[in-house]
Amino acid sequence: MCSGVLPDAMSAGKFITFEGGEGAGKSTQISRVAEKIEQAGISVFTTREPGGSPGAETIRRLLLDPVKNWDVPTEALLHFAARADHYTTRIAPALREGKWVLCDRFADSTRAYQGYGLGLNLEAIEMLYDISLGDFKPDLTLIFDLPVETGMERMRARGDSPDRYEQMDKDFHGRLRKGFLDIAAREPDRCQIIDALQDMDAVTIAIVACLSERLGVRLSV
Ligand code: Z5A
Repeated sequence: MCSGVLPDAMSAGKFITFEGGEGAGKSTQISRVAEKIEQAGISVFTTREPGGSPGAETIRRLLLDPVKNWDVPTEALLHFAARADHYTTRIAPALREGKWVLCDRFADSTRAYQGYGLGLNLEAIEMLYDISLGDFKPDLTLIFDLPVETGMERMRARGDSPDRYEQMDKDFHGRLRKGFLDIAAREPDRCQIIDALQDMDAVTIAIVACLSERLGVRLSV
């Protein structure tokens, strides 16, 4: 099934998603890479999920509430409702303007968290994807991979109060890691695994090399 949502949105810019488990370093690298892409003369729009548009940010507050316990199908519906609004009002317009959109999490997070992590049927998730986004998909997905303990340690060191997902146990985070690696193995043309255990500069260099190889852009390191 395909809803045929805004097929022309794919025509101009590039849509790059950053995915991975907790504390993988996505946000850190998005700001570094955005700066380098801008320096190359390309206009960039950085955004995140859940959220990224006023409507989706409202839904984000519901989703990350540490005391609310959504059932898993409802949670997946909320993620896709937020994503549909984010796509329509922010991502698609930016792509039409020729911008490179760097998005901190996207649909692979629903596959990993609600699917692999919380047990929702992966086919059901693909149906929601079709309804919300049709044929639209990222030009490139960077999957930040690191051992679960390291990610959890980084989050503990940051000292913020944990959201609903950060409160989950080690087994849950292990299933997430497997989920992201399965996704990368299934779609190698779209996905690149990034070794997130390296120091920050080494991770940036790996991303710059990947953007050069896969999207043909030359960035200074
Ligand atoms: N979620 C979902 O369930 N389903 C969905 O469909 C979507 C999301 C879209 C959103 O959380 C939550 O929603 C998320 C999944 C769920 N679960 N959680 N939690 P969020 O938006 O609040 O946060 P996040 O996306 O999970 O980001 P994060 O894990 O908090 O961090 P990060 O962006 O990957 O990493 P960071 O902030 O750049 O770095 C974390 C710390 O590590 C920080 O102190 C850095 O200084 C440090 N760091 C970064 N890189 C390194 C290196 N290379 N070495 C050492 N230390 C480093």
